[in-house]
Amino acid sequence: MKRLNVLLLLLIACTFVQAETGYELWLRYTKISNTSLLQQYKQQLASPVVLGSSPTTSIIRAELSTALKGLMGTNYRLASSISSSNTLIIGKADATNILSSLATKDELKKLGEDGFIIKAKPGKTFITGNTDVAVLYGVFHYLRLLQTNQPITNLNIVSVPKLKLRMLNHWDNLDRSVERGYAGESIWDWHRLPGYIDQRYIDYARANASIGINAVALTNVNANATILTANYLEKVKALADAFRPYGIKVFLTARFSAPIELGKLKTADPLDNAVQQWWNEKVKEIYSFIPDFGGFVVKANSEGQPGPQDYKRTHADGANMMAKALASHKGIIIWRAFVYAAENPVDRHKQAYDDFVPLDGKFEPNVMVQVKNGAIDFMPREPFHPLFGAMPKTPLMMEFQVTQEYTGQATNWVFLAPLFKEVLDSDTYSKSKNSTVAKVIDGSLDNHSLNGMTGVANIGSDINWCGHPMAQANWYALGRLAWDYNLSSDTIADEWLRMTFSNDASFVQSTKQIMLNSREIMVDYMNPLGLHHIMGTGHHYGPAPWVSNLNRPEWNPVYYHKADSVGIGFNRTSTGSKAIEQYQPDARKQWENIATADEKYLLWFHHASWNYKMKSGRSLWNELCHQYNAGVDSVKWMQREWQKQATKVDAERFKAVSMLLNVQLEEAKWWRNACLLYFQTFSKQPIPSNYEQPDKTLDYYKSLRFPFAPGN
Ligand code: BDP
Repeated sequence: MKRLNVLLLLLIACTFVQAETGYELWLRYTKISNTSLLQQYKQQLASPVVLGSSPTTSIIRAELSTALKGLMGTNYRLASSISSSNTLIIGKADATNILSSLATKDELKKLGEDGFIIKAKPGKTFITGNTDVAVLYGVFHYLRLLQTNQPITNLNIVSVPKLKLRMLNHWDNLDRSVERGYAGESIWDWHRLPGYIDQRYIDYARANASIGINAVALTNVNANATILTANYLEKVKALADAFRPYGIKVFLTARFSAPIELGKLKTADPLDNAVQQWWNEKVKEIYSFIPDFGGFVVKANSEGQPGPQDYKRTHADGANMMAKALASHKGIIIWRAFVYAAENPVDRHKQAYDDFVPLDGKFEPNVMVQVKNGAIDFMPREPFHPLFGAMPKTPLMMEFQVTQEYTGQATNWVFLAPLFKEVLDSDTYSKSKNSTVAKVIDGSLDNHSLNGMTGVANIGSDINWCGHPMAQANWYALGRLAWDYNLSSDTIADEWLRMTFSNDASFVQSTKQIMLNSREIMVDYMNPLGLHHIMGTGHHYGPAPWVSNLNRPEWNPVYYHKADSVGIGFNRTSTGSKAIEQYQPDARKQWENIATADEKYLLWFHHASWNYKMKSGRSLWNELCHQYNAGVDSVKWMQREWQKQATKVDAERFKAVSMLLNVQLEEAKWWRNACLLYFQTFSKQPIPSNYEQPDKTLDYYKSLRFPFAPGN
């Protein structure tokens, strides 16, 4: 009996060891199963040495030891000093002659602070860069090659990030709730900071460094001034200290009215001397805690947030006042262009452009304007924001949403790299052909030295960090694309799957197909043909195209789809809101003429009649029915493909994803049924009988309420 108990305990222990929670992210370092490859790797890794002595080099040593132990299945002792027997030599270029001689002075200069070189010579491989953090990036790159079973002989890699600021914006509140968070509470345990440094902070920093992310804004853009008080700055300092050796700088969101709330001033007018003085002092205080503080991210005069317009000043007045306070400390202002006002009757699509374009050239040199990928709001699909290319004198920073507020939250498997790429590759035609959004944000088009990309984080306290096991791929994709926007979605998915799950070729092949198609599938069952912002009120969970009673016109889905007895869609052409005129003529061409318009954006720019003949030969109504159904059918396809992987992945994550795919299918049907039944009240046409018919009434869908939906 006793023996049986022991056996049972052992069994439980074993399963526990093998259980995969997803906590390790893409840094699992499981043993390489290809034995001949393992042998090859072992030879080349026989004697690694890491040169230098700094907190970052200690991190490199620790990461390398853990990784090699896991990947090779044996303990690795790193050499303590350089010798002729070393096979892998890692360190800053100025650490030793062999490293500095790998590249010319000019080549080293081009690496900047973050770029790295990995070079193989007979019997030896070298990893170097100008800073310890660059070397850390190089080591993570090298480990990725091992993790994804790539050849490591004859390496000759020079990698320099395309963007300097590769950032995450956390929309985390001080009470640990997360605006638009679907993965539990905020990971920042403010109450126990600064004394308690959760291991999660370290693992978060490791994960970020492994994909090149080097900046984080810790707090919600809907900011609370309390974060700027000394008590909280001590907590921020503790996080900044933990992140520093990983090359990560901390930013905070600044509430524009903080001088009133904290400073007891009567105004926050940016042209007021006392207000300027208050910010100068506050900034000085912050730098006394955090000498390399990054700066502020500011949401002003948007959705009820205070801002300079409250005092009849412009966004530039506001941004510049703060920028001047930060300049001598080398801090920057990231001023958000996500603005629209209820009092403004103009199409919401046009408002940010109208506000910001006249300010081009008026910002201080340490201001970046952060622009969402599209003019409305992180929709499943939207055309690129017309501000890209329209403010040549101002560095524009890209803001993507990694957390899936409008793209399936934590129940839908949606890989966002194709969405990010679609925007980055879009041609603004601002200078000439091939003036892509990517070239606007990397500063190459207009010679800006400040440049960057941020993603609204999808990270929370859930054991697997991101809620949906597959949502980690979106965090990964953001980092990889911020480093190099030329990477393909295919490459990113491939890497991530191999590291996060398995190198099994058939697993990677079919699961990658699910990932690469998932965004288009989500568009089909949520917002096909350019439909947008027809989500549920407040929480944005599920469909609610019928909502028309909210205070602000542009909060109502009916504002966006404009369905009526004639047809559906928002006419933004020259006969409508004219939003299309904010784009360059060559860019407009793809959308302007309804007969030739890219149908993916049809209802974004046109109000088309229900019987409008689509390229497929179907009427618009039938095409809508077709796309919604195709979306649902494709989720069934995702399920079938995933079921084939049962033996290829661990039971825990296999089951989690299977269950979530069931939920996703239900949600896809819900979207299809609710939207088609509602739009049918205008089209007055049947849903063709070859499609599955809705099993509930429109009233049923309208009656659904989700008072406790997360993220709201
Ligand atoms: C919207 C979100 C809201 C954010 C806002 C923003 O629904 O929670 O505060 O974006 O970006 O999409 O400021």
